[in-house]
Amino acid sequence: MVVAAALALNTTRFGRYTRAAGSNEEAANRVGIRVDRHLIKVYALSGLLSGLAGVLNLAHYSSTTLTSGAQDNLNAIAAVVLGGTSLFGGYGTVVGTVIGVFIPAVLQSGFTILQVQSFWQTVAVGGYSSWPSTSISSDAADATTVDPRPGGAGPFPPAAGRSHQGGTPMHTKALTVGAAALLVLAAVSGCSSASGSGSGGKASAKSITFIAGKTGDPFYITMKCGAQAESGKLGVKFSATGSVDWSVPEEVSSVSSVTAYHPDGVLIAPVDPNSLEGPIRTMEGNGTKVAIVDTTLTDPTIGITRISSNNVQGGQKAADAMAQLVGSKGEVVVLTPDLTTTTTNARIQGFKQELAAKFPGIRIDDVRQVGDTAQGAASAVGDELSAHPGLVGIFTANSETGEGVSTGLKDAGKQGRIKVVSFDAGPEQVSALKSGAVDALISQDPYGIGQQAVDQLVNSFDGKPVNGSIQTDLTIITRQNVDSPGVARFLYQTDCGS
Ligand code: T6T
Repeated sequence: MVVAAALALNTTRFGRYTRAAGSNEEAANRVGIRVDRHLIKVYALSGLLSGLAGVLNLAHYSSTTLTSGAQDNLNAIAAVVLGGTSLFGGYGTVVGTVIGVFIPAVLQSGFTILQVQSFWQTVAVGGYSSWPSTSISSDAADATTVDPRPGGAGPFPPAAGRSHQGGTPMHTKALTVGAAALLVLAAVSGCSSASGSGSGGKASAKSITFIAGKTGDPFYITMKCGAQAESGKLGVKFSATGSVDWSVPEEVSSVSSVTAYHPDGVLIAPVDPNSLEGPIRTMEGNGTKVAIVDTTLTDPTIGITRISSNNVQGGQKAADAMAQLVGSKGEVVVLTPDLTTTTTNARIQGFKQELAAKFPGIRIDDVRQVGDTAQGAASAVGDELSAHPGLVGIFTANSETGEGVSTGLKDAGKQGRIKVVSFDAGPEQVSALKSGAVDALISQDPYGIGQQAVDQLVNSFDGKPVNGSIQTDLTIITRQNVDSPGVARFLYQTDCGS
């Protein structure tokens, strides 16, 4: 594919026209290129290749979600720019783009192997990718586009005000030096980033890594805090990584990097029940003990233990709360990130079962996938209100969907009039509960999940019995009990200091 694309760009009329149109549209028009028509072909080709990438992605990971690849456009643009394509058009190479794809990926894997905390990984990779002087493009800074006319080879100047900024091969050196410097920095900080260094106990030389489903999610931050505190107590080295988004490719890549540095134990929340099985098996084959936390895998033989909330029961509690709020009758909808995540699916199953068994007066109009973003949920609320004017309640299956509902109802002027029951208790959800935008939260105990996973891993290091399946507590939080001391441990944190 790379060879074909490089040949097309460099040796065909189509390639020359593309560069000419990108470099100086007016000049290209004047030499007879029908730029509008040509751009339609370029965009059609881009669409075709994106479709092909989607098919390959699906074939590779055997599953996908509504928002899968939502960030891929940004990654693609970053790779193209890092690879030397001028943002002003007229210059770019396919090989440069391929290199541009690998730079952030290699840095990310290097940081994970060096056990740099995920926050600093994001800062470093993002900072490096947006460091303009590192772009390979500067090598081509003096380039002018070839004359696209038949037989023409002379210079074809970029449009006024769109010239490539000056640069020399020095910038390519800066690229390499920058990447090397970051890795050295990472090595140094990585040595100090693991916490809870051993000070006694049989497990003192052991190490545990947490792979979160989504690193910025308060649920997983709280789980990390529990695991970190327990590791410190038991004298185990602890580190954490994971993906920024709820993404199969990102998590597969984290698992591979973690497998490479071979920790004694890992606790992981698999974002997909099937696609992660192969990589996690490989990690186990490499000698790492694995605790599956929160979400789960289809193959029950993977992992020494599975620890999560009783999500079916959580869905039932949500149905009971909803019935009480709406007087056991009316139309409701369910918003969920996707239909592949095991936890949210179990919650929906419990919600449906309970309504069918105990509250036949409540009808579920829709179970809608909105992606794991608050924006997705907010815009879905407007659609659902228009489609179902008789709506009396909304159940959201996790944090992001819950956060979006408050915004959606506010935008529609229906806040407080439609009853909302949400899973989870991140800080924004708790504020929405206190302000009356949400009526009840079904909260989990992520801190306890983290603690118990570390306990089971350490038991297995020490040859002690391991509990293969643990269900942690859930509680229902309302405006009446939100400030009571018994509920405090069910409120999620955004950092381990709070
Ligand atoms: O609800 C939690 C978690 O249990 C679920 O698997 C994914 O979403 C959350 O992280 C909340 O955003």
